[in-house]
Amino acid sequence: MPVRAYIGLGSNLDAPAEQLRSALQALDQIAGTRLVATSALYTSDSLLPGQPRYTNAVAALDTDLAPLALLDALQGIENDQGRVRKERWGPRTLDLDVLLFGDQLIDVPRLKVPHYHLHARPFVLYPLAELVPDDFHLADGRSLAQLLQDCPFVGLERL
Ligand code: A4P
Ligand code: MG
Repeated sequence: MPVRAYIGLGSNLDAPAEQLRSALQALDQIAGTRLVATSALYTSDSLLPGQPRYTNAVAALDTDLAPLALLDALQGIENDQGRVRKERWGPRTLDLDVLLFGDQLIDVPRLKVPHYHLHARPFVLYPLAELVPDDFHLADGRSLAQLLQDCPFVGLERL
């Protein structure tokens, strides 16, 4: 049985909206994986001052891959789209984060799921909310409705 995974996409370099559109196509091409739904694109200022504005979106995938195999595929797509890892948190052509992987809790060095900043980031929560039912709960029991209430729709522009 495939697992439903949610992927956060972000870009703030080299035509971000185009980066996200080609990344969405690439996600659908991953072996054993199908792109099920995509949110709208949202723009917001970078969390770090002095960086270009970000464009973000969330994608829902059904995948037969194991979590680390999916992470490998995501990092391959980041590299294909010219991401250069200079510094953590630096500007990037493409960032792909595993937000959720079915109802699994994962805590190994390469992969923490649910993603550790999920709860605090409007540019993740609001696009995610477009793709899940109203009563959606994370694997750790938190309801998305509560997370949204605690994370106001501030500074986000829905394209
Ligand atoms: N890793 C662990 N868990 C995961 C996961 N759930 N998904 C490991 C993906 N990777 C995960 O990631 C570093 C390591 O985290 C990986 O090697 C993987 O094994 P990275 O993508 O190389 O580094 P990063 O993206 O620079 O770090 P991080 O913490 O993911 O940065 P963030 O949190 O993504 O912050 N402002 C706006 N408006 N929009 C943004 O998207 N993004 C950032 C970057 C800052 N400000 C932003 C945005
Ligand atoms: Mg990342």
